[in-house]
Amino acid sequence: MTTGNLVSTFFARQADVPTKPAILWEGESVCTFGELPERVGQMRAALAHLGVRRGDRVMVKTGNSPNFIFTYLAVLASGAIFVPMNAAYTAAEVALLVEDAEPALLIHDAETAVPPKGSDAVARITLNMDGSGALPDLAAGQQPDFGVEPMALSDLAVMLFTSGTTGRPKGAMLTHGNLLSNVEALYETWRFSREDEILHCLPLFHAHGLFVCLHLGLYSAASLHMLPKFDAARVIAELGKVSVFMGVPTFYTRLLESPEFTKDATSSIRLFISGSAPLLPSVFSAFEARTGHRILERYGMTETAMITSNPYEQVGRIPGTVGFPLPGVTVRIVDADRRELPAGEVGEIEMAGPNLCAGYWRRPEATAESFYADGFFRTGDTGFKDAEGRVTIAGRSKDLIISGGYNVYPAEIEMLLADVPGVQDVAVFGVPHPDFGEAVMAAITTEGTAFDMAAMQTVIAERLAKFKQPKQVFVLDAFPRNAMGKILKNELRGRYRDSFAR
Ligand code: MLC
Ligand code: AMP
Repeated sequence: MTTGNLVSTFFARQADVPTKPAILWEGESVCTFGELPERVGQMRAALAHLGVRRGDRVMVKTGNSPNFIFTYLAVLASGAIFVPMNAAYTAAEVALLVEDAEPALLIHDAETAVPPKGSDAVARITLNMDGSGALPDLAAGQQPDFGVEPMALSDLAVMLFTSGTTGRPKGAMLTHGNLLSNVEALYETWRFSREDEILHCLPLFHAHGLFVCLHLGLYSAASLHMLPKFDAARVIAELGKVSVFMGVPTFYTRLLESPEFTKDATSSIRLFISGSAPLLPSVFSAFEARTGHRILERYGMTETAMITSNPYEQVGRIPGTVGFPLPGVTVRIVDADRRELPAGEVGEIEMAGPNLCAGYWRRPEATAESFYADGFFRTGDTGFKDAEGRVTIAGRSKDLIISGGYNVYPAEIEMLLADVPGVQDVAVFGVPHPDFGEAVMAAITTEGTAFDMAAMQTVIAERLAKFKQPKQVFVLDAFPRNAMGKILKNELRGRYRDSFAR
């Protein structure tokens, strides 16, 4: 029986292609669609053995592997809530999220997940970066539990942490209905079918890899060709086997740097998709010149999954724009009083739709700040619509850096650095970077001449995942400030904007 559980929908749509490979890992078939329910069922039985019940949170901190996917589907099939984390997080970052989410089980890789402080009571089991570990070992010995817990569309499926402008992470609560509506909209807009073969090398712990790439494969019953991570040479070698590729702009910049990336290498592809960060028009043009393909750019957020997309027809894809609202989604551009602005005028982007999450976990104030009673959500992005309704993102009203597709909230790093002995004041800001789009930079003023930079670098290394660490730290005599004493980050961005210029 098909229920509101996303897993039931996936399995029902795969039922008549039992012999087709569901997941290929580094080129080898791992299981067919007919075998997938058994792999998920064994994992479900293992989770039940570990005490996971409907409504529990299950946190996962590990890298891409087929077992990541089986675990994900098994958590949903159990009626539990999947809470993934960036695999690069330090123990300190993990501890903060574990404290907030209070999971029934923490699944983590053995190499890096040293036991987080203050969460010793949390049950835990290993799933390593290479897919091995105590959890898959346990699953392998289980009789599969083929049951899929019936869920309402309004029941929670996934909680994804996003840091936010206060520097304190907030868990965006996504329901089965949010995720189902979004994958349906993308399936239709991007004309997916079971004939598709998808190359997947995005991290599975974020919205892009999980809700867009993985869900489209499972919903379309299209084979997923998985890689542990993006690697330009590996991607070029695999491209000839697939019809769809998607990634963050850094993937496209890196592909273009390779002389092996030719028109021939892309001849089997019907669709290249980019998102999570702005795709520079220069990259769009260089890509078209090299391959003849116009990359389809779309716009999304953790809280909303996908919001807008450029049209499927290649000629309709306009560089520098993110296209039209997806079916069922409404986008408004508003002024500071939330009055809708006419075409061409820049304002805050708001959205509403069945894809909008149910709010932030245990954060009523933060929820009230961004989720309006009329159903609209404040994205924190600014932009405008043209006369046809096509959306262009102009900037961000939130203080956010997007580096290689990962969000870095300056407030989080500023809070950490401000506590380092000898630091007087600190500002974290982004500057253009040829590979990551933006790079994280920090500037500080110090209280005395004997400031210990090495000690500060140790704090950074111990407490922050690599992608959040400032690529450079400047020690200033004084900050540029406005009349109110506020640090002028724009001036700092201007001063250091050519730091990585090629
Ligand atoms: C790695 N490093 C980064 C970084 N990734 N630094 C800044 N920004 C990043 N994104 C660090 C490494 O630790 C290393 O440090 C150095 O930079 C160079 O590493 P690399 O080997 O070049 O990096 P690599 O491992 O290849 O990773 C780069 C990447 C990865 C682009 C493949 O960052 C990636 O997969 N990004 C995708 C992010 C994503 O999926 N975002 C979607 C979010 S969902 P050192 O010191 O060791 O040299 C979302 C919603 C939506 O936003 O709309 O989709
Ligand atoms: P996250 O919180 O990781 O989900 O990131 C969401 C943010 O990424 C959005 O609010 C945008 O600022 C940004 N983003 C996503 N897609 C695009 C895009 N195509 N162009 C510009 N910014 C984007």
